[in-house]
Amino acid sequence: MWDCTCFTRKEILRLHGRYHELAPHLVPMDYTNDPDVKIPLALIVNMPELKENPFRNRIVESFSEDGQGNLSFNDFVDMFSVLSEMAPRELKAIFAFKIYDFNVDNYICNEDLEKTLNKLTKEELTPEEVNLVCEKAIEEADLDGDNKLSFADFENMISRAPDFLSTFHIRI
Ligand SMILES: [Ca+2]
Ligand SMILES: [Ca+2]
Repeated sequence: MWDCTCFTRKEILRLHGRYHELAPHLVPMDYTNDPDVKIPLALIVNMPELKENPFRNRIVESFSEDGQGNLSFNDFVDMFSVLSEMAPRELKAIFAFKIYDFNVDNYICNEDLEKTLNKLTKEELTPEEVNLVCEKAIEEADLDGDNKLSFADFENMISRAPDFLSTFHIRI
């Protein structure tokens, strides 16, 4: 769905090895007879690359074409493409926006940002602090003054606070 695979054939094969390892009983090495293979979310989120990521479930869900959190090998490759260090910043920004937009209305409002910040800071801030940081972040990034962040506003925000993208870089 992101159509951005920047991997070489060798890397794709290596990824397939990882995919196979996750569920050897489900994933054949040879796809000619059984192309409809999927691995459930619970196995994917336990990969070392994702295990510590506070957004792991949302990340996997957003790449799951069946919407249930199961990943086909194509979904799996797409996910690693966007998370890889080689992915263009713009692509990561689109992806991060989607992950942070918890109520899926195409805006990041105060409530979305509070949830995001709580996850990013592992709930180390008091609710008052979170509230203050969110209000300030929205105030600073909100270019059109509607008190919520469109994608353009969001890009404005991450140019000031690149930490909002840092959780979407992994090494494979
Ligand atoms: Ca939203
Ligand atoms: Ca706005």
